[in-house]
Amino acid sequence: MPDDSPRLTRVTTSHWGAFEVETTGDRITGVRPFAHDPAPTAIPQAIPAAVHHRNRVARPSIRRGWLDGKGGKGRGSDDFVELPWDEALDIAATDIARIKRDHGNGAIFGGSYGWSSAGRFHHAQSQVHRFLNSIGGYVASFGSYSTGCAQSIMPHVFGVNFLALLYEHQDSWQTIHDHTETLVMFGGINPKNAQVSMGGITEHDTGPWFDRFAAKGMMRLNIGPQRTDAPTGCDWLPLRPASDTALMLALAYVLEAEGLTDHAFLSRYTVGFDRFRPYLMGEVDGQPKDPDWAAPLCGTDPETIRALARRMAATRTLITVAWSLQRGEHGEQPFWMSAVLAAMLGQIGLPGGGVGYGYGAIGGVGKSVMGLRGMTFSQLTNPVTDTIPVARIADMLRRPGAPYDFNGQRRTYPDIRLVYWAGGNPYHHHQDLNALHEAWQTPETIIVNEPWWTATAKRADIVFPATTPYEREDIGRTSMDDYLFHMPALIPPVGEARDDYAIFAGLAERLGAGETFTEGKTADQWIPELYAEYRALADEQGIDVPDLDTLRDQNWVRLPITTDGPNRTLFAPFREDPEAHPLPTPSGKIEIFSDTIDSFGYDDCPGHPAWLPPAEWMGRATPETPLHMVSPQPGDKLHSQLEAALADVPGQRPVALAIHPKDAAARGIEDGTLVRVFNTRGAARARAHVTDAILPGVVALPTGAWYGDPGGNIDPDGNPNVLTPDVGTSRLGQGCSAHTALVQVAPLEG
Ligand SMILES: Nc1nc2c(c(=O)[nH]1)N[C@H]1C(S)=C(S)[C@@H](COP(=O)(O)OP(=O)(O)OC[C@H]3O[C@@H](n4cnc5c(=O)[nH]c(N)nc54)[C@H](O)[C@@H]3O)O[C@H]1N2
Ligand SMILES: Nc1nc2c(c(=O)[nH]1)N[C@H]1C(S)=C(S)[C@@H](COP(=O)(O)OP(=O)(O)OC[C@H]3O[C@@H](n4cnc5c(=O)[nH]c(N)nc54)[C@H](O)[C@@H]3O)O[C@H]1N2
Ligand SMILES: [Mo]
Repeated sequence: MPDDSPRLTRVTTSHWGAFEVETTGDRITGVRPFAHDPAPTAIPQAIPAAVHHRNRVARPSIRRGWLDGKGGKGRGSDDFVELPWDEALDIAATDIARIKRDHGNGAIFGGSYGWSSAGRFHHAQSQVHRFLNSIGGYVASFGSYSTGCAQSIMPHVFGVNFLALLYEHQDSWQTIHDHTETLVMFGGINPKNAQVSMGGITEHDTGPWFDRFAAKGMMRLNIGPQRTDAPTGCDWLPLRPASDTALMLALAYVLEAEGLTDHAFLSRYTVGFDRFRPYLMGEVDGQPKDPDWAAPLCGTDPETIRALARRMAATRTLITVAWSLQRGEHGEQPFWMSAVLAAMLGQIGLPGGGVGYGYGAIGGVGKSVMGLRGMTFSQLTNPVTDTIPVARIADMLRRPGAPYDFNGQRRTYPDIRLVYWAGGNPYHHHQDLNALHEAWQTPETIIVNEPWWTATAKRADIVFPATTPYEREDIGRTSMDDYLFHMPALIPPVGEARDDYAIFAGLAERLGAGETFTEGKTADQWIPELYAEYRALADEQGIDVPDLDTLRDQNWVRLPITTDGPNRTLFAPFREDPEAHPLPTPSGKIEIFSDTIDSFGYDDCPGHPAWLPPAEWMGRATPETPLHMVSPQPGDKLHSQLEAALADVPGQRPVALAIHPKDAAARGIEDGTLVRVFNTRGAARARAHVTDAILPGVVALPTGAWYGDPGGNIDPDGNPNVLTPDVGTSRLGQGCSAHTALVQVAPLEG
């Protein structure tokens, strides 16, 4: 029967950018690219199926064992009882009140890490934090899985906040285009990852910029385990994962040994080279960090290293470092060492020279737009001051009261009784998931707001069904992009889903904090008010933003805030005049040796960058686990989002594992063979993708699959985090070590 419901096409935005959505009555029936995006992504294709998927949480649900007073046991295996909203909110509020009364707000963990969805008001993180603050606070988390380690180490080196450095100061694509002759990319620059940005990237331009770099004849060298980490046409220096610091040291050695170091730069703009040099030249440990030393560690040859060092010194060179390098044990070292190497080249502060971090990691890096914040919803203030480094969650749950080190501080893990998660999927993002599953049994109560029955929702006690951005009105805007969107409510809420705001308003009211949380307003009242504030702020900066009714009418506008031009160069003012524009480090200069870090006395992060091999890498391969597994971000999606629909696509699950033809042949594996990837921590199914674009001895299993049933002994869809170790990068950074894992691969029997 033909559907005669009205068809409408409107634009919305997401972390992967803008797209057109077609609705027919109450259903999303199609998606199409946004006309102004030069390189649209295919990620939205999964949205119609995902939004109406049978895996949506339909109604508030409470785990039967928890209702029966059996506590944490049974998380992940119990079934759920569906309840009416009022009843479920009453039960949740009563329990939150009990835990507050008996243990205080310091027993509530609301770190609740995760990307959730774009949209300024219905930002799940802001909502859950505001709610928990309105009822007296919570234990928060520091940093991100993305760059937690860099956020700790880099302020010691350059003084500035790492995220501000990335988004506001680094050389723009235009500057690189105009000046860089040699682009040395550790971990590549991958347009696959640049599909995504926090809050959205509208014009996907990373690929097009590389076309322009190629046309200019810029040397573009990808250094790492996978050729596909950089656009086609780039040169590739295959490198063993985790050996970057050894390569950087050897490059530095050649500069120093051949008189190519810029000592005038070092003395004017840096401190501590004199304390680093003896280590580099081998005066401390008898081992010069020369190319002959590094070559076997890196899996390359010494002559290549020498030639590269000479070229880097002879041309305008920009060293770029992917974030993946610091998501590994001792991830502090390649980040710090890249800064030291760039300093020795003396090009920091020159356009298109020096160092930069995370180009291509997300779409906004390299885009030059005027600093204009997005619309913000206050999270209020948190009376609880205790925080944990974000990736230490399982340790925290496992070891309440235990001491740990973090960036010079001795701290104690809190005793957490209640976990509230909104907008993230720890059973996707955390390492060593089988161990997390053990730790996850300890809190008394776990509450999750989620649109889908993710692995995390299935392991909660109380699950509140949340709307997706297509079911509510919002504003889309991020400070790294030059578009502004009205995100219309395209369809009514699916099932009985409610906005996070409405869920938290219902709880806050029951807990006597309704007025604090809502200030007497509904979401429909907040959005115009916050938008008006944002518009006034823009106006102060001389930027004309339409009023809300006009924006609703137009759906989107392009803001006149791009500042592309040969203008943005990292640390240009500091180079110009280091006395007038000192860096906010203790010395006012770039710290090659840091007295602060040295004073911490950490052997896993000493006073200057050093070669500290991780516990698991190719240099420590064993007969049982001979392969290094990297687990990059998935190209067809954002993390574990839309997985409900993607897992249904025939032939797409389990996830594809990139493996070199030599390693495949040695194991009787062919392209498409179902394999078991395993180590002592766990096992995952995968589908072999045999390719010579990966270094022999390395396999790549992207993230994104939901975690399966821990009762079975193999993760069915291929979640790499059943294999990764849950260790901090070091006592300094305590970031996650996702890319540090040795595994074995075998054809799957049966
Ligand atoms: N092995 C390995 N592991 C990794 C990484 C790696 O490189 N290797 N990378 C790490 C990194 S950098 C990151 S950032 C993390 C990402 O990990 P996460 O950010 O946890 O992953 P997402 O899948 O984006 O989780 C977002 C969740 O929010 C839900 N959601 C969406 N919109 C809403 C909403 O409006 N309200 C509510 N309540 N929920 C919503 C989605 O359905 C989804 O379940 O993974 C980390 N894990
Ligand atoms: N399509 C898509 N894009 C995304 C995301 C997504 O989920 N989907 N997630 C976004 C998020 S939250 C983040 S944080 C960024 C992450 O951005 P990145 O951290 O830059 O990305 P990854 O995909 O983890 O890793 C990039 C490559 O680094 C290489 N690599 C791993 N270890 C090493 C090493 O030790 N040395 C060298 N030289 N190379 C190594 C791997 O081959 C891998 O493919 O991506 C963002 N972009
Ligand atoms: Mo991330």
